[in-house]
Amino acid sequence: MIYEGKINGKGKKIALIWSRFNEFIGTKLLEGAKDALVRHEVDEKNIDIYKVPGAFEIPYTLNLIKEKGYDAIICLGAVIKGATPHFEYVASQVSRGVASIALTTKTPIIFGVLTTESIEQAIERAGAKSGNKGWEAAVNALEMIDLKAKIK
Ligand code: INI
Repeated sequence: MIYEGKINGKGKKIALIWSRFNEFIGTKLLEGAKDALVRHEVDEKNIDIYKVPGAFEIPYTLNLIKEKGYDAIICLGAVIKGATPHFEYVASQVSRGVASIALTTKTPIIFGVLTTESIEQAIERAGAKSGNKGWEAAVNALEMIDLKAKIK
């Protein structure tokens, strides 16, 4: 027996937690995620967006909404290496925080937060030559919703 999720958003309710820091990149991720959801038949009315100041605030918000009845929650943001060590703290906090909260709920949680060495790398992953991580995150969310339904 092989368990594998199909990608169909009909009737699904999705939350996006979106970090405003590095907004230029983040906006591309948000657009990509919304586009992927709508193209896979999620009704726009069933997409809730929670805007937070930076990626550090994503785990806190995720913890607040994880049992609100969403079919999946997608975390979107961009942590880009700068001249200070702040990057390391934010990147490790957001990835560790999201990973640990994801294991405390049966709601599928998707990590669509870029952690890159440079702005160029971030641009590549936000709609340029390496695709759009927001789009990918949305498709992954729909796949995980269906996989979860099959495991029940
Ligand atoms: N937040 C980000 O989302 N990306 C970053 O690259 C970033 N850097 O490098 O500083 C960042 N910092 C802000 C942080 O997420 C919090 O919002 C802030 O520290 C207030 O808690």
